[in-house]
Amino acid sequence: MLLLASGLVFSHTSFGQDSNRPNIVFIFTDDHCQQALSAYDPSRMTTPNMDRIAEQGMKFNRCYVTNAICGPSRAVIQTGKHSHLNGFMVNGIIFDGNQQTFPKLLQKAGYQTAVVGKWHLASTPQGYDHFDVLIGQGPYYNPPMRTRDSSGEVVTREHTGYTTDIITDKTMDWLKNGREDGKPFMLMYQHKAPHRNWQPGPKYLTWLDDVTIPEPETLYDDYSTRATPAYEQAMEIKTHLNERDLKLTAPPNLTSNQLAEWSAAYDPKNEAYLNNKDRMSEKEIIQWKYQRYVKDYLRTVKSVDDGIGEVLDYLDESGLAENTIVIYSSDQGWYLGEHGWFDKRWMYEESLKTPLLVKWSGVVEAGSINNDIVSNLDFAQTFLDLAGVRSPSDMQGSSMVPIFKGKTPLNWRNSFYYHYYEFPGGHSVARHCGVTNGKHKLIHYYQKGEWELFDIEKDPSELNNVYDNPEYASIVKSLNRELNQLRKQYQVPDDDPDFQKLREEARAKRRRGEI
Ligand code: SGN
Ligand code: CA
Repeated sequence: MLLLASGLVFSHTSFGQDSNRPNIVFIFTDDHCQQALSAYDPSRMTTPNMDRIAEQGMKFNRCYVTNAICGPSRAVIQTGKHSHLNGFMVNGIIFDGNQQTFPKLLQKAGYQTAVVGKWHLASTPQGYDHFDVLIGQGPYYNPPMRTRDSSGEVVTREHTGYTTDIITDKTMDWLKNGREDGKPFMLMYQHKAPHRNWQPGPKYLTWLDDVTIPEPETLYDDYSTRATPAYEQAMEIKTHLNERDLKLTAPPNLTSNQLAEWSAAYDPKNEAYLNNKDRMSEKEIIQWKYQRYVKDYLRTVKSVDDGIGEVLDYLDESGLAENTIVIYSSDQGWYLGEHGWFDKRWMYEESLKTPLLVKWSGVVEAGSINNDIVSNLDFAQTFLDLAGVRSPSDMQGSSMVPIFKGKTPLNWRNSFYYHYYEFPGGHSVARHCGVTNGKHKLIHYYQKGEWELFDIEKDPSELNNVYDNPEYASIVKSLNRELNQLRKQYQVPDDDPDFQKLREEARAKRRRGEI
């Protein structure tokens, strides 16, 4: 064992010397689902640069998030703890940045740390030598961003251009000019895209105009057999997309040049639709909205993929790729029309699963595929393990490094705990917790006293709730036991906090200029 002056212990099984410790480039997007990443599903678009990571590394088919919503997912990554312990259970509150986080531990262990792009945790990033982040959600064009100036003061800087490109430029600039020689680094390169409302960049405003994107089988789902929450949500393509989402109105914050390009692309398409609309059936209108929505979403992904290509090229050309692990993931999955929806939040497969691709030259086998249940809960401990830092005992995930090396530990999890809290909230998805082992899934809408059980192997689209089917009684029983056991293991309290109050407090802090 090697004891550093900072008091951190390096485990003898890992990297003892700085020169051996790998750099980490963590590429992260917002709301990017496996269905729009060609290494997982080539039916809608190609993402050649994300695919490069899969081809040179490992693709995880079962990376589950613990709480499928933005800020909470990010807080889980920062802390390696479930939402109820890190305190950031719903969007709209303030992350307690004073708590233990993995970047702070990496910094102490001698890593240089940086985060560029979307942050969405409200409080000023702690544990980073460099940050340059969007404010809240941030816009698709012309984003103000917060950083520290040379005197250490936090300042807001204005930018003109497409946010995805700006985040890539800043990432490249930090890689080329921001790093300190002789120190390993951990860089978080985090896009806003493809978050709602899916504004394409100038380069892709008309891309896909001439193609028809296939519809998912469940686009016209009527929710029969499901518990009441599926009927009560507000995230249907048919009903809940507004004029901005559908690009029937241009974004309000474009420069005159940006607006001219935007209008040249959308006005003719919109005119054709509006002239026809009265003659279209309800189904044809859903189909039009679906095409408009999905194409815009894919267009925003395309710019992300281009940016990733630039970063990967630079890592290759500079020689950094040799000792840099590159990870691609998103804060959760997303509905690209499945169940008739956009958005996320549910424990259903499309939002529970997030993409995870990992390349690490000489360690991760190129083109390998993994089906273990891994999670955003594991990221913090994985990063620490890569740096040779032993995980604090209060973190709740596990290092994925053995899996990267092709050796899944015998005691790796085979069931997974999920918990979504944001109700009342955007899109009206009921609070629920649940457990899945990848074969079956039990969901408890605990405020309503309703349950769902899905046989994922037989019914991967989760159309048949079999909770009341006597053939599944023993599975319900054993999953229920597992759910209780996991709640105990993770120290989940019986009652939820008063989110209304926490949000009020956050609003008051904002008003007082304290964040
Ligand atoms: C915004 C979006 C919602 C989205 C939430 C949370 N509305 O409120 O559609 O679910 O963010 O997203 S919008 O009209 O403002 O785009 S998250 O990624 O931050 O969790
Ligand atoms: Ca998100």
